[in-house]
Amino acid sequence: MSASRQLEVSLGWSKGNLFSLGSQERYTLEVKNNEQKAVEAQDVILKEDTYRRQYIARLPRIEANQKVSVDFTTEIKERVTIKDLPYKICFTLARTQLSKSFVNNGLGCYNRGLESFKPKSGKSKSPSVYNLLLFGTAGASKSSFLNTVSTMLRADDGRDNMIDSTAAAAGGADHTTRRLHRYMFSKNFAVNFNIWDTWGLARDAYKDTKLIEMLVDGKLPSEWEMSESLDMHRAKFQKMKHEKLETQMHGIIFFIPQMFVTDIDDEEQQRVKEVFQILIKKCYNPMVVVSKVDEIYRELRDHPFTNADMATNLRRRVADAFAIPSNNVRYAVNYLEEQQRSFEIECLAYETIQQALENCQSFEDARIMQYGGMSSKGKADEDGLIWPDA
Ligand SMILES: Nc1nc2c(ncn2[C@@H]2O[C@H](COP(=O)(O)OP(=O)(O)OP(=O)(O)O)[C@@H](O)[C@H]2O)c(=O)[nH]1
Ligand SMILES: [Mg+2]
Repeated sequence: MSASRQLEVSLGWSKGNLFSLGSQERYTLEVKNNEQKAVEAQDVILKEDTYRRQYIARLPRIEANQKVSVDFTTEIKERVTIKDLPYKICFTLARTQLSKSFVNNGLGCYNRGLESFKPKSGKSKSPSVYNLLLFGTAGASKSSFLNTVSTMLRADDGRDNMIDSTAAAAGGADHTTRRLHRYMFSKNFAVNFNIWDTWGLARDAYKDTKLIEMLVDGKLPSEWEMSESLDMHRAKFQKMKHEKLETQMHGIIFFIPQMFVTDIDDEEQQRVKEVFQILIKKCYNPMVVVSKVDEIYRELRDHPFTNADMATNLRRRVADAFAIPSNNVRYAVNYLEEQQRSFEIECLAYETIQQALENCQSFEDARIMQYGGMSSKGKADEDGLIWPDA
């Protein structure tokens, strides 16, 4: 960005300087005078936007061919959400408007706020990280969402603009994900949650719904393979009977494609709703995420926060179908063929994860109230894992 040919301006923040949403940001504005004569001292104005208050800094006199730098500490407005965060920071310097977009266009340095979600500590049975389960119909974009989130979580240092494809995501009639897999986000990023990707709900999967209960109770290990035969599950389960697992799920994101509302036969809808009720009975408050919305509203791919009416409408219909509040229904737009990170796609994923983690906290709070922080299944765990009778 440049104010004029005379002044060359760059805005930087030190690498590793990540911001929490709503907290102060520190920037360094560097201004170089390319001319043979000095530039007098003047104000540089960081303009007010939906997120930050105006800030005026004094730029000192810059001698010919010299550069100076000014440190900014921005003041953030109250009660801001990720939606208030503008894509660019705007300045006025030497009567010229300047703007600076974030490095590589992704959410980049703003994901720090997700760190603050962590299980309460102090009780011996308290989990050290939250387990967040991606569940839902086959091909509903669970794995694609995981890739979008892992891209979003990557602090971007200006060099790496790649979109993650950690989880295989292809979809189609067949199951792409055939193994339960725990993605160790708590190790790879500065967050206190791991995400579990699952095989999709379909006619040939979870024929015995006990499997779903075992999945959320943390009785199935990562890499547990999908099988159509209940006997196979039972045999494997017997082998690991004495393995003690502590992978209770704390939150669930339940994926359905937008066709679920418009285009799915009653029998299948009924099955999905029944499965959803199993999760409700387990005291979860699953968030329902409607995927592939860009198939009907193309503009959502480039600007996922536009078309609020359609979003409200769709959310209401899904909320009615599942008998849940509409603020627990969201939609997803995942990276597909994009070559570059997208600020808006990542903001949408951030909001979904933030809300899912709030749900994890409520789930954990309720358990603490009920069991004083002990795992509700603590006693049963001691006795080993019990496969239901045939
Ligand atoms: N239009 C559109 N398609 C998407 C989006 N996200 C994912 N898809 C496509 O949906 C298909 C299924 O995606 P996956 O991520 O494999 O879905 P899944 O739920 O993990 O599927 P299974 O593992 O088979 O249960 C793929 O062809 C994706 O490219 C999206 O935001 N919009
Ligand atoms: Mg998958």
